[in-house]
Amino acid sequence: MPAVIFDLDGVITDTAELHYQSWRAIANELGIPFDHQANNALRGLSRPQSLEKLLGPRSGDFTPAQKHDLLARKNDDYLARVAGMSERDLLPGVEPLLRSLRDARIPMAIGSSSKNATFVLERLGVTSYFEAVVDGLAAPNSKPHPEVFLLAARRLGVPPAGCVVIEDAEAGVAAAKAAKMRVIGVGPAERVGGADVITPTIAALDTQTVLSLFPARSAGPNR
Ligand code: B16
Ligand code: MG
Repeated sequence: MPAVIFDLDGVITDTAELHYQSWRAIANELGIPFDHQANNALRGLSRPQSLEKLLGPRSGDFTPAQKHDLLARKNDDYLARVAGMSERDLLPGVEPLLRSLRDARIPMAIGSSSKNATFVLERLGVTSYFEAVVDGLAAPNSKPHPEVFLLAARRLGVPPAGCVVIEDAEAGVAAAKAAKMRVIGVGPAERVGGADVITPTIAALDTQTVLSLFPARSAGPNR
């Protein structure tokens, strides 16, 4: 039985914008220029990796304790924003896709770099669709490392070749490819050009396209 592994931030919901607001507050405080383009480069990366990218050449000016403080404040700000989320923050088309895959009895998992994935899913009210939630706590080697997706496949009991990943990040597409899975990239080709199929939005993606990426079942002797 094949399976679908969803990325969370940027696929199920637009937390990328909330991450942006929280990082921008830190960047403003430090006098570092930060715009949406810079934020897009952080998609799929862990919180510490994101901070390093944001600090760039100034990384060496900060002690580990100062970085720890910046990360904690960024996350406090982000969590306050997530607390205000609800089902209304599901991206258009997500719930119909989840429902239709569930009706087709396709097992589904979340594969996210975020350590806040469980909280975000609860706010969105979609936890029950997923048989496994693999987040940044369960898989410390964050994307582009394939660990998060390989662990999700193992928890679903499906081999990697039977999994289709839906991702919005360059690092996430690379992680899925490294896991030897098929990938649907959500967003512009400059960001997700490495995917097998690209869709501008989840709303524009139909269930048939997802199913078409599953490996064809070979006709065995008894069929
Ligand atoms: P947190 P995903 C990723 O989630 C986000 O894309 C990325 O921007 C964020 O830095 C990362 O999670 C860590 O999130 O600070 O909540 O632990 O896209 O892999 O679902
Ligand atoms: Mg993402």
